Amino acid sequence: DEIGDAAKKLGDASYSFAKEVDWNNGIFLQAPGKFQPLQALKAIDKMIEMGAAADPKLLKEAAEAHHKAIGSISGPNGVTSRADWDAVNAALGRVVASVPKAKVMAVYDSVKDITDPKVPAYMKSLVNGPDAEKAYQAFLEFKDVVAKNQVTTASAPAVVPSGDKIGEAAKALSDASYPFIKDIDWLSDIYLKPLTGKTAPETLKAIDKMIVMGAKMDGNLLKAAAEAHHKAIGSIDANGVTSAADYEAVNAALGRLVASVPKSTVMDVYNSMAKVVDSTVTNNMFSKVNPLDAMAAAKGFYTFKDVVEASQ
Ligand code: DGD
Ligand code: CLA
Ligand code: CLA
Ligand code: PID
Ligand code: PID
Ligand code: PID
Ligand code: PID
Ligand code: PID
Repeated sequence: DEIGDAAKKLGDASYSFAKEVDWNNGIFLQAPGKFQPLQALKAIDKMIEMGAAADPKLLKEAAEAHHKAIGSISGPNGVTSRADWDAVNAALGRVVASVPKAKVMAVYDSVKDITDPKVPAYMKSLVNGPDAEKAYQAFLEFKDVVAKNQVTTASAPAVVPSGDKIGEAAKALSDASYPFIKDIDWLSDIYLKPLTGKTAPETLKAIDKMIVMGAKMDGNLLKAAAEAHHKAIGSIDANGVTSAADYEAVNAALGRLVASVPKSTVMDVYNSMAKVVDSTVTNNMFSKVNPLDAMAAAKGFYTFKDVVEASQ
């Protein structure tokens, strides 16, 4: 397709730049400016809306392209192969083309709002400047091809299941865990802290398992889960806590999503995360909430998971 051909040209002009970026740099975990969680949540909400509007099949293919790209990483900077670099760009270009332009620009504008204007120049200072300019020039040509192939209306909203066992179980889970949810400091910057003693390649392995799970999920249920998160963000209070009803809808949506993939795919995520998150993290989280609320929530979760497993 045209976007695939354009991605090859983009690769010709941007792979030198890609090789110069230190993808293992811990700086990419930091907020791109002042830490403003509620503003950042707005930007993430725009990404969720864009994801929910995208063609689920193209999202799946983009996730698969990333998984493949992780498999061809080489060298100290963590760069993927030339072919996989092109394939990722092509896949993301197609995702962008599957949503109306305004949804893409809403992401750009909201991310701009939380990005210190000095950040792009600083990023450029870490690589060979002319290679960055060449890459950007090619991106501008690429985006014209994407725009030419872009839809003008979003894909249809998801079909949300109702009256199912997981939906019922989500009510019990949510009643049992909402007090715990209210204890959590959702606006803390602790969630952006590096995992001590873990390197980027080690962490990326666990993320790869999530990408694999995402690629296997039912596209309609993934879209429904994204829509439920968007709605939940719309009902948060000053502490970032969503309403009880929206929290329940998120749990139901995620339970159905988990049930749409094999158990071993879910356990691969759990086991790989357990390797990079040590008990000091979980103990620290536990120390910040009411222990009785956390126990009740955990009990609710372990009951819920049996219902999910039964429909898996
Ligand atoms: C950049 C953008 C990259 C900066 C990286 C910041 C993004 C951080 C994202 C953090 C998200 C947090 C949530 C993630 C999840 C966390 C979970 C815990 O370097 C601009 C200005 C605005 C920059 C900020 C906006 C960036 C938007 C990026 C898209 C968002 C993606 C979302 C990522 C999230 C994760 C995804 C899963 O646009 O951008 C560089 C540009 O900066 C440079 O400015 C441009 C001007 O916009 C343009 O008008 C023009 O002036 C250009 O061009 C210069 O500079 C000139 C000529 O006109 C060209 O023809 C050409 O010759 C060129 O020069 C060659 O040099
Ligand atoms: Mg990504 C984008 C890393 C998985 C879907 N992703 C980005 C970039 C960053 C990144 C490079 C955001 C920061 C930025 O804009 O820098 N993703 C990244 C990693 C992983 C991952 C490390 C781990 C596996 N992503 C992943 C998965 C999905 C996505 C699984 C779902 C399928 N990701 C996704 C989308 C987008 C990203 C939809 C974006 O739009 C965003 C992005 O790249 O925006 C431009 C700048 C970007 C780069 C350095 C890489 C692109 C290089 C271009 C082609 C040329 C360079 C131009 C110039 C020098 C700088 C960019 C300017 C900008 C205004 C366009
Ligand atoms: Mg998430 C999970 C935040 C958008 C899809 N998501 C998580 C949690 C964290 C979170 C609370 C990971 C950390 C963890 O396990 O803590 N998501 C979060 C935010 C946003 C967001 C802030 C922003 C809008 N998510 C989002 C979107 C999608 C997803 C758009 C795609 C539709 N998310 C998604 C999935 C999963 C998450 C599929 C998970 O599996 C993971 C998760 O919750 O795993 C358990 C612990 C979890 C909580 C504090 C909240 C859940 C409470 C449960 C139901 C009861 C508590 C049990 C116990 C006390 C603690 C957990 C024990 C553990 C062994 C299970
Ligand atoms: C400027 C000035 C003009 C010239 C110009 C110019 C530049 C404009 C630009 C630009 C626009 C622009 C847009 C970009 C948009 C990036 C969007 C990224 C979206 C990320 C998402 C992440 C996610 C997911 C995902 C799917 C999940 C939801 C999420 C489901 C169903 C200034 C040059 C024209 C870069 C969507 C993918 C996993 C949230 O206009 O003179 O330079 O860049 O998890 O969905 O699960
Ligand atoms: C524009 C203007 C509007 C019209 C428009 C428009 C276009 C927007 C577009 C577009 C946005 C867009 C985004 C793209 C982003 C591509 C990002 C590619 C990233 C590739 C990576 C590869 C890799 C790896 C990997 C992980 C490793 C690092 C690597 C570690 C730690 C402008 C059309 C709406 C194409 C990250 C995955 C293996 C490098 O808005 O008017 O057209 O395209 O090895 O991580 O090692
Ligand atoms: C400038 C002027 C214009 C011309 C121009 C210009 C240059 C702009 C530039 C540039 C922008 C730019 C951006 C870059 C962005 C790279 C983003 C990489 C993200 C990598 C990640 C990696 C990771 C992980 C991971 C998970 C870990 C955390 C991490 C945990 C818990 C100035 C040329 C346009 C290079 C996210 C995945 C392993 C961080 O604009 O005139 O030159 O470069 O380790 O999670 O540990
Ligand atoms: C233990 C001991 C036994 C008893 C037991 C026990 C516990 C097991 C447990 C547990 C397993 C478990 C699993 C959990 C799994 C969570 C999975 C989360 C996945 C997240 C994803 C994120 C993403 C996306 C997304 C889609 C994108 C890709 C991504 C596309 C196409 C120990 C109790 C049985 C909690 C997939 C969603 C946006 C990456 O076994 O005696 O306690 O918890 O962006 O894909 O866009
Ligand atoms: C298990 C054992 C195997 C069988 C199995 C199994 C099950 C795994 C499961 C499962 C995993 C799973 C995960 C679920 C996670 C639910 C997470 C809910 C999160 C809700 C949030 C709500 C919110 C917001 C929001 C953003 C705000 C904060 C909030 C800020 C900054 C165990 C079946 C495979 C259900 C985060 C979105 C508005 C709170 O593996 O043998 O069954 O379910 O307001 O952010 O303010």
